[in-house]
Amino acid sequence: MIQKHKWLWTVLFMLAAGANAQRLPADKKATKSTIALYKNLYRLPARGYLVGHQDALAYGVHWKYKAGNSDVKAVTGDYPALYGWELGDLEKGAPVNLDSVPFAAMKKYIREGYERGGAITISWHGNNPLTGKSAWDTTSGTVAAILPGGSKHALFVQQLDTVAGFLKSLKGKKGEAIPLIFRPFHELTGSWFWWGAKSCTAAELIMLFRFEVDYLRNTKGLHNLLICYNTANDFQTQEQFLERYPGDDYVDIVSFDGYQYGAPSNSVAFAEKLSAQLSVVEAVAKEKQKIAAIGELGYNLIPDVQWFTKTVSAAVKKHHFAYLLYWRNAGFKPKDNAMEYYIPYKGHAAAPDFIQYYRQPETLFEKEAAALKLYR
Ligand code: BMA
Repeated sequence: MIQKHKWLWTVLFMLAAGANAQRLPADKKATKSTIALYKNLYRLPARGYLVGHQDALAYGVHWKYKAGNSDVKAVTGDYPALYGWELGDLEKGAPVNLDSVPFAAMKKYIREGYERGGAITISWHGNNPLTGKSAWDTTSGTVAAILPGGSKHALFVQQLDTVAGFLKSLKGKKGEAIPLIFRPFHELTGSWFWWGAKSCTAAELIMLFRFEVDYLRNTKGLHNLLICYNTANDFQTQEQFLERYPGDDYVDIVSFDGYQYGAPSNSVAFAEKLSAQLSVVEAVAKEKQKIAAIGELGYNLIPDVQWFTKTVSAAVKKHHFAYLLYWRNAGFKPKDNAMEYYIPYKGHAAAPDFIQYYRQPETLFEKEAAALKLYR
């Protein structure tokens, strides 16, 4: 078992409780624990950042659906502090999501991570409501078609009802709504989803974003959501980052996704870009009194064995953001005849480096997140 001696930091962090007390989520009716999560994430950068993993409890590179398992835990002895889950295909009424995770199991995993003190974030690669094809079907006109007055608006509302029903069913032991970081229309500056920048205008996307948040909040009465605005890593300036921003009343967290590709020799340039983009998002967060974060991060197969300490840590070290989420350890994907993973499994060449990364004072995994009592 790896020990981390960070208790002093935890005490200092808890003493700081109450600071920034005036900062509240955009939803004026947010539940007490959602407000607490917001405030805790807001002041978290003074202490460090939550390390998250997508689908962490459902499967890893060499296993599937084994109670208590997680690739992060197998390597570090600790769970991630943040769990990412994905709703794609829920809107069709499917029992499993687009990556085959059963929604019934997902519900249990979400509750499990929350009860241990971890944070939960949700994405939705919803299928194209206009064509019925996947989220990656970029047919233009889709967003216009699902806005009020559009030919597929009723269908989209039906889909939102299904999503809202699932989100509403996520409850803790005492029946309380589990606070969720919801990331609508993620990577919205990119060009690969039907809500992407080449498939709709900024005005259309902003209208859709507002419609969805208003609908979930006001019509469906969901007050356990922190809304995460999330771009791709294709911006250099605040203006570019904010081009499709729906407004301060609709957003709690500002974030972007960044992946490294190609050879390890790209690591230096990747770190520079990550750091520069964090500076932009941090400045936006500061100005708007929002929370900065990295919505998704990763280097598939981790071919650079010191990627976590030498690239990620070097890039994020001086920055102030609340969390980052490594993408899923899918393992072998028969459909693509390829491997996909972003966290080293036990025995992987990058595992020792990930342990070093785990030991850094600013990386917060679940034990430390639990000690910070994010929901109080
Ligand atoms: C992608 C890949 C896909 C997956 C999708 C949604 O980046 O991991 O295999 O289907 O995310 O989770």
